[in-house]
Amino acid sequence: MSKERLLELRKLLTRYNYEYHVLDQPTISDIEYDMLYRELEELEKLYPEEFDANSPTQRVGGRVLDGFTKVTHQRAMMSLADVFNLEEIENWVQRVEKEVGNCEYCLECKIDGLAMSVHYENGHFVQAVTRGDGIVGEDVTENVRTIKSIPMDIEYKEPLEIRGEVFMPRLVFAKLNEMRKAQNQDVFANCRNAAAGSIRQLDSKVAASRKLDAYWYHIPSDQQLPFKTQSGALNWLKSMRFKVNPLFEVCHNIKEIEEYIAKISKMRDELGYDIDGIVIKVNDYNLQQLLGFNARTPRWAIAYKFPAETARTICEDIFITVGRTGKCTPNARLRPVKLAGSMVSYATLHNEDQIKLKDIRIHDEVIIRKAGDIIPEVVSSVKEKRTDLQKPYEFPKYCPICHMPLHRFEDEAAHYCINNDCPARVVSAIAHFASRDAMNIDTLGEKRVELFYKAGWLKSIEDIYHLEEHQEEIVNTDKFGQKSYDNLIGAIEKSKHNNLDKLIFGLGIRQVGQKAAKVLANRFETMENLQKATLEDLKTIDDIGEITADAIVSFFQDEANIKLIEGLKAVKVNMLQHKQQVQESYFSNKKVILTGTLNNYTRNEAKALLEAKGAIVVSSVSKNTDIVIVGLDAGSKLQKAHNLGLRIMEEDEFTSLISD
Ligand code: 1X8
Repeated sequence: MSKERLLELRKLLTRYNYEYHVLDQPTISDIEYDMLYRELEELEKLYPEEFDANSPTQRVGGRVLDGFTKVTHQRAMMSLADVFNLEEIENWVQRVEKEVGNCEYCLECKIDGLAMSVHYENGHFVQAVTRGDGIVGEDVTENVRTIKSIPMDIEYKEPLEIRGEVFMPRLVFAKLNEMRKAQNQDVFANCRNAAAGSIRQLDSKVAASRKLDAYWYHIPSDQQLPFKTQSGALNWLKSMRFKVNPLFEVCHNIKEIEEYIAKISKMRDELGYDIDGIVIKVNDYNLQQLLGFNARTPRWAIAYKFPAETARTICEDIFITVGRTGKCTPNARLRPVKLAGSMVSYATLHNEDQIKLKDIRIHDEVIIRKAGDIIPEVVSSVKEKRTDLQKPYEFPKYCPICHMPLHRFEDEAAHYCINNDCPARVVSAIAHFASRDAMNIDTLGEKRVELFYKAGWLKSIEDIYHLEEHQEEIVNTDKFGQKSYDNLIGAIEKSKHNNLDKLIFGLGIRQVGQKAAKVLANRFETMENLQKATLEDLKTIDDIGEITADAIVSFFQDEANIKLIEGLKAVKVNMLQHKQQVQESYFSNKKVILTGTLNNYTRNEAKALLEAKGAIVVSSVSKNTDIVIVGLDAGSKLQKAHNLGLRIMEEDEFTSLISD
């Protein structure tokens, strides 16, 4: 009896979830929902043998992962070709119709979130994978399970892959940032970054708290499904209770396409989520197939990107910020103005030359725009609005933070503060060390670093690992308390076990980004080896150029840096690179060369795929090479491979072996 009730409750709660999160039409109150939910929780405790990972109670997170598993997509997740104006759309329509004649187009909003692939088996949700580089993504199943609008069980029982976009609603984003600000944590720059940060949380409880949502729009399948058009697919997805963006429309000609774009552009600010353009697809699947693919993108669809939005406001002041490298960036403090859905109070002016060229002055009326929809920049000043108030801007001669003279190197537009002890530089160096892509010390963002620096607890990177000496003072700080302190110390402890590449990136060696840090860590395996590396050693590495090699050598010659590394060793920060897990496969440990143009993969995509399968991708042919993968117009390397009698593999075979 109670077991039946348990199953009934699951059904009921699933339906109420659907009505609330997908249809946006709840039929019961929150209180009633909570009561049923608790009843189900109790019954599930009573009947542990009835456990179901897809039960409504399993969507609040709980599992904490060590990291995300890499997954090779069964079918590559392609990107779309971008177009930026109506003329480019018209050209595309003409190209399409020249080949297939007049046709229908399905137009949809381009959601500014994270592309996601989700798999169902026997009607059950089983896996969610991020796009990654389109070939290999990350398994984020546990986090996606917490997105309440995604059905855990569907009517369709065949294996099914659907694709869509996970996003953070604007209201959720605003609240999250408000909370982070109050807790002195760094705020997210936009909804997409916030969604990305949330989907990559190792603790699915945190991911659940972020209240993500998702729209679904693509079924990349070749099996028999009961529709033959994109709009048919969207309606079918809806019938399977997936959340589909309601704004899609079928258009028949360029005029209707233009009208749709005008309509959506007008609605854009009022939507509950960010969009960055319109996707235009040939509606009919048969015509899609006829049109086929370019090297990297389908020929049957394009993405129209909205122009960067602009706004007018007053530049109230110009001030300089000093980065980790000492680079000084001039910024405009603006009278707050709404731009692309958020309030903007600052915009970058790039450098002295740009200010001169555009003749931007304090008190000018200025036009600002979001470049790449991330950092707002000042485009121009409105000269007609000038009064006597505005005087030409003079770039400061001294660092606004440490007051040492600024330096402008030949051939560089930027000014630099060259004082290594400049507080601004130290603070951002520490924040960089702690940042996610470096040592990933969550809860030690720029704001907090600054606070601790000013308090004298955090004067260098090394001090991070001695914060316990200030426990009492920290705990007694405004808005801190024991719990935040424990979290902080926990995150710091954890960072001691990071792989070496994160540490190398965190040190902030000039020219050494995330990718170079990985290359160095994998090549040298220990910090000691890297420290001993000569210019010659470094220059022979693929991906490490001469300038980078120079920067690395001089970094490790600097007394202060040697001392820093000794200090980190003393507190047991890991200095070794553990090899990443790779799948056993046909390609394991084989030396592989890519030459010529492949049809369905870029060079980097193919390389990533091979490396995930354990191959060592090399760049020049020798008798030690195991496999040569050849695409179109493979030149001298193919000839040489023939001469050496090497194994030559064409794209078809590569495709089939790589998906094994
Ligand atoms: C990306 C997106 C697509 C759609 C919506 N939002 C996106 N970000 C859609 O088709 N409705 S399609 C797409 C892609 O293929 N890269």
